[in-house]
Amino acid sequence: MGVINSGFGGQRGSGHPRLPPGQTIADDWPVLTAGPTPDVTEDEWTFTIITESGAEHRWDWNALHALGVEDIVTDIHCVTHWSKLDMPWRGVPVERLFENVDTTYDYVMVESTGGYTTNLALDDLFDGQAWIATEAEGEPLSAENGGPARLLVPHLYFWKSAKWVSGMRLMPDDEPGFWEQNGYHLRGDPWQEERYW
Ligand SMILES: Nc1nc2c(c(=O)[nH]1)N[C@H]1C(S)=C(S)[C@@H](COP(=O)(O)O)O[C@H]1N2
Ligand SMILES: [Mo]
Repeated sequence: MGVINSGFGGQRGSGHPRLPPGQTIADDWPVLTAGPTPDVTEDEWTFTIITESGAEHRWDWNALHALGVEDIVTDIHCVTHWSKLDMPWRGVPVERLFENVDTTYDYVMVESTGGYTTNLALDDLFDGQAWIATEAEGEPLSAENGGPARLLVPHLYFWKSAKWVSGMRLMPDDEPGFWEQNGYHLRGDPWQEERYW
């Protein structure tokens, strides 16, 4: 019909409108962990938010679920260039854990069993942007993928989605976590290719 295909919408760039620059679609789900996989059971799992006053807000497995779980379908993007599109997840929105948390601070250090940390702005955690995830692809999260619970912040590179998440400590300023101290970007927006700094 005389359609001229000038490459618009074609393979130029990433080739998929939801694939950020420099990313490739992965069919499997690669496991990326710095160090050993900790063994955390649902029974012993807790999540603690610590504020500047020293107040500690703590949830166990049942208390987390009592906040209400949501089903999410989202894309994830690893800084090592793989992305997975349309992944089904289940988790509790992070803003629900902050409902009774009193703070004037704007950042958190996310902490995991095993010592992994990553920094995030509260602006990147609220309003349906982040979850404490307990299931992916219709199954409870495997230990390798961060089970029983991990952070899910899909609009940022996947290193921000801390596996075996155990808590958040409020911070007045943005301070680098584990990978950020080793050269990864403080924020990590895949659409801006904020990989390293
Ligand atoms: N606790 C912890 N969380 C972590 C990591 C880690 O090493 N330890 N690796 C991060 C990185 S670099 C990536 S890409 C993703 C990988 O998650 P996956 O193994 O489920 O694919 O987890 C992130 N969360
Ligand atoms: Mo990563």
